Amino acid sequence: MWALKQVDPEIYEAIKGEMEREATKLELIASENFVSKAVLETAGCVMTNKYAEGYPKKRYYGGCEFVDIGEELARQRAKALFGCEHVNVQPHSGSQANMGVYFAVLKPGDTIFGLNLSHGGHLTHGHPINFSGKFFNVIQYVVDKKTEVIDFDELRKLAREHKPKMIIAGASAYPRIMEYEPFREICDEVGAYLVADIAHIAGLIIAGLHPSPVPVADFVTTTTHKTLRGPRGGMIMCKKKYAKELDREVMPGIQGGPLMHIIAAKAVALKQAMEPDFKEYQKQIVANAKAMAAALMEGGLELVSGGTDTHLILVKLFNKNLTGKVVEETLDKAGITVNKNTVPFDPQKPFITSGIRLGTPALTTRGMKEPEMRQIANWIVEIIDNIENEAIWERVRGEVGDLCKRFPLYEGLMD
Ligand code: DSN
Repeated sequence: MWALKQVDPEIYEAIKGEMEREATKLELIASENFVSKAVLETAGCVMTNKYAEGYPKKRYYGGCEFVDIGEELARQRAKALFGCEHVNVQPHSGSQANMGVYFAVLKPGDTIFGLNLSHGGHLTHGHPINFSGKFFNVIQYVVDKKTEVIDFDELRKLAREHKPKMIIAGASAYPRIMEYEPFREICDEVGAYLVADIAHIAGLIIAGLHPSPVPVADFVTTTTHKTLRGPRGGMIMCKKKYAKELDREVMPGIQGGPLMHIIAAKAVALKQAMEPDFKEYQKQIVANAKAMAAALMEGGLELVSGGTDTHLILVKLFNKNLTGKVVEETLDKAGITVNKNTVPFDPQKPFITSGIRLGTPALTTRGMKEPEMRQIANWIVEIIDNIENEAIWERVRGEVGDLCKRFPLYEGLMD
């Protein structure tokens, strides 16, 4: 990074700081991961220079022969991995992937269903402050109060009553398997499109550890940077019959020039997801989450739905009389990075919350396994039980540093 250091030392230092933070703290944010060096190199390559509005071999610009290779490979690899009929790899983010789908088949004012944000849903599934809540008439479905898993009886009742045009099956804070068959049945009964947002679980689906919605959903949206471990971006899969209207909606409908360096990096990540060790990696992510969940519960913490089937754990803090905000801030002082998160039936606002969300993809990338997960869970319990005890945060911070040194990350990258 010699050029950057000369041109802009402030940004150079900020990047160095971020790299040190990633390497010396425990990254437990469920939606984050560490990309491979190959993905990182590709995301910083000269393809960032190229305009390529349109699609491979049908561009509005000359000179696209090399970026076409990147986009074509990304498309072929996504199709092979997910078994989908058509894919668009251009969305800049998961939010734009969802926007592309909604605008392709809905009209403003149409009724859509999404999982309530504090029950695990996502802003783009119909939250009033998001484009999805502003353009469409949204009904939010919920989880059952007792089991904290999706209440399909309630969903069916709501669907019969409101006749939605679309039901979104997806979540950003849902620790259990998402069953797609009941969604499909309900959609068929009321004539709704089924959209599955698999942003969090894409990697698990590729590895066969979570059911795939591809056979039953009309559209499947995802990000590429969570369990999939690619660059920050989005992707949409659909049945062939929607291909034309979907592609037209992504470009020129909602986006202009695609980010060709990121699309090439998506292709690299998808190639890595085809390797046999990707499946082992995904299995370890889930094993790690289960080990951490068990140790947290042994330590007296309550988990939404009583555990996890995936990479993600949601801790409820009601029995500790603490907010997610306080716990997030305190764990950070000990070198443990998590995010505060609302939990089902949460009386607190999203900036305070009554929960924290944890996930294992990033630490699994570093090579950590069940013993490390149990150790980290014990630290989390100890800190929560002694929230004002500075000596404990400081001791744990030292121990976290030692653990991180045993699992190095991006060594030599800034040399
Ligand atoms: N912000 C992402 C997450 O943390 O789950 C979803 O977009």
